[in-house]
Amino acid sequence: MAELEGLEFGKSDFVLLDEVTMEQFMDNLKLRFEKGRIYTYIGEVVVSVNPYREMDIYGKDTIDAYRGRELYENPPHLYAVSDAAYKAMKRRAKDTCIVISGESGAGKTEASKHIMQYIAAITNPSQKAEVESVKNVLLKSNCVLEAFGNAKTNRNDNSSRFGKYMDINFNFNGDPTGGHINNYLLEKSRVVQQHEGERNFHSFYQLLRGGSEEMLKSCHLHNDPALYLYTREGSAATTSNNDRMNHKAVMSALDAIGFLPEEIRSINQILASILHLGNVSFASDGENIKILGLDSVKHISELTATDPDSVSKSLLFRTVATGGGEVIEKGHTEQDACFGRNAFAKALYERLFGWIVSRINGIIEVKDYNPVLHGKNTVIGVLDIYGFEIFDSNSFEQFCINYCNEKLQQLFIELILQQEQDEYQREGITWQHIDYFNNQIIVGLVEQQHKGIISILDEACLTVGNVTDTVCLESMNTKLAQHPHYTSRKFNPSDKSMDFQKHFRIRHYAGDVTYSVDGFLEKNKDLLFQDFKRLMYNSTNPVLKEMWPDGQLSITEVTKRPLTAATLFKNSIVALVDKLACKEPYYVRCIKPNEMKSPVLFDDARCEHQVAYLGLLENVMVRRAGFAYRQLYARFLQRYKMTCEYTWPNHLMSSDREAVEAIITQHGFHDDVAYGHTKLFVRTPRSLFTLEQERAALLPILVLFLQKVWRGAL
Ligand code: AOV
Ligand code: MG
Repeated sequence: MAELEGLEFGKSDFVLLDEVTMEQFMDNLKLRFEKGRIYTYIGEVVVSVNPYREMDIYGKDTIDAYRGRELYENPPHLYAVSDAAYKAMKRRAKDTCIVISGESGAGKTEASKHIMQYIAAITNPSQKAEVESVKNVLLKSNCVLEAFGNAKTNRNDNSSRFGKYMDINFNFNGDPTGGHINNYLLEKSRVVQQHEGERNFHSFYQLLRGGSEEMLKSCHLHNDPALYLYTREGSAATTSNNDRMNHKAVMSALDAIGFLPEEIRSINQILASILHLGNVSFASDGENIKILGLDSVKHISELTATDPDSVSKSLLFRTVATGGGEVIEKGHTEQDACFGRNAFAKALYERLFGWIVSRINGIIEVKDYNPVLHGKNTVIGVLDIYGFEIFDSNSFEQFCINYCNEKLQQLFIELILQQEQDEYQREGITWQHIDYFNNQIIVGLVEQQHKGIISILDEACLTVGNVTDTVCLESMNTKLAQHPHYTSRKFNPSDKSMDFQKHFRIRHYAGDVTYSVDGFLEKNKDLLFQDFKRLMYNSTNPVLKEMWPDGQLSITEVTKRPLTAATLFKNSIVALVDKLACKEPYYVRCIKPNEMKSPVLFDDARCEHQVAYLGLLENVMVRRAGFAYRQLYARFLQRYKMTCEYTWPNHLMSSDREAVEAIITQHGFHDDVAYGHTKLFVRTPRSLFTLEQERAALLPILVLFLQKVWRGAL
């Protein structure tokens, strides 16, 4: 437990509170925030409060102070958990992961960058070129992915609109040899529409405001975002992002990562095509529709290296297969055409993003790794995902994002609160059970087969005929009427804030969110006419062609029932949770101190709400009553038997457990441990640290001893 700061800074580990009450917890959190101590531990969990100001705590000196040290040797810091995760990976060949959670704007992305920087700084002391290059790509990829995957929202000027899980691979030396990025559901609806005061993805503004005159000219663009429908809403939004400077940084990062000049050119051309696409509109003469903005169409065809007539055609018509197997062209209505155009713009962006991620992965993936030669390939995973969101109007995207946060909270509960208590019970350790809210019931509400919201949505999407959002809502209302975390105004007529034809509410672990079903089915179906896919596949630009392999399918070959967006997302999050669950987890729990982005304001009610729903108080209770370290008797004995005269070199006791008791007694740690059926439980890491130090001091003597034995001198 960290105790190295003066008392004026409060308790550096919540476990040290005199009493575990919400009042004491909040007093301590507030005091530390006001004193500029933004990190506090709960054992190995770091609680972090967003300081909303530059802090002088990430420099080289700080990194040096934390390198290789134990958690309790320094004041709480992200670097200490990063080091703990790194040490576990290196010393014990354990795969570890650092899970960063908290609501939108709480500081997750900034934390993930600090963690990456720390890991980069402490590895590869011999400066091997190939390792440096991997580190460089890993660090530079942040800047690129933020440009394409982040945007200003009303909660956060640099909000992650995708989930990111990055695995860093290490060799037996503990140096990074590669990595892999998994990205989760990009909020692509933002490409065509943004809420008032919000922006499209940063990449568009960076291109327009930062692109050279020559480049903009070649893309037929002007530098004013207000000229393009897709960037108009955000053109006046004030943000702390400097688009011009960031454009330079992103271009040079792409270059440093290894993107070829023609690839970088293609990226800019695709962004430009999307902007031009937004300016295409349609007019109807009652029977047929025509395109308004033929210049835009010309630019799109030039920038995507496709035939202009084919571009126009795919905007106006769609190819359909009739029941008899005949293939015909069907003219769009104006509404269909607008829908098709927007779906195309969203898909272009989504595929561009996916392609950038896979291109980075191709560069950093571990190649030629031979476990026999190089030892076990271990991994540290860093998870930075979009935080829990409540806006004035919440749609399908918030539904997915909030479901994802429920899943991560469930994992935290399982790993930190449940498993811990289960183990004490299994091992027969005396234990006062600590109650906590288990959000499994909400996870079930969303994902349960046949009965959950996703299943009901999918069923509506697959039903032939005109099933509308409202009809789907009716079905949810009927099927979920009894669920304690689901509310419909129909069943709660006094609630005037909800229109019962449009809204439903979920009581999430982090608060009530009212969702508008408008657009749910369309977003879940995520339909894109095959004509656009074929158009892109036929591009003479190899980069574009590569992004659209499914464009080679003819209309009769296309699967009629692809998985829906919600189901694909659910599957990816379930896979993510499985991936995390098999690693040793380290947690960073981020708290947003206020809604004003103020460095001095600590909004008591908002903070207390977060502490409550994150389950931090329960975390302290479990931790306080619990044990920091546990080990099977045989393994404990193996490691520390040299520190005790009764166990070295072999013990004569009747069991390993008795031998371990001898070690503990000799060191006077009796009050700090409990003896389980198969394992020893140690309450504070300090005892273990003492044993480790003693062992380290004895090792050279042991080596001498063994050498003598081998030489036959003994
Ligand atoms: P998030 O990742 O948790 O939100 P960010 O990491 O983007 O939140 O943090 C939001 C903003 O808070 C940043 O842009 C910084 O201005 C500030 N900030 C956060 N952490 C620090 C820090 N350690 N030092 C200084 N400023 C900080 V979201 O992605 O919206 O869920 O979806
Ligand atoms: Mg973020």
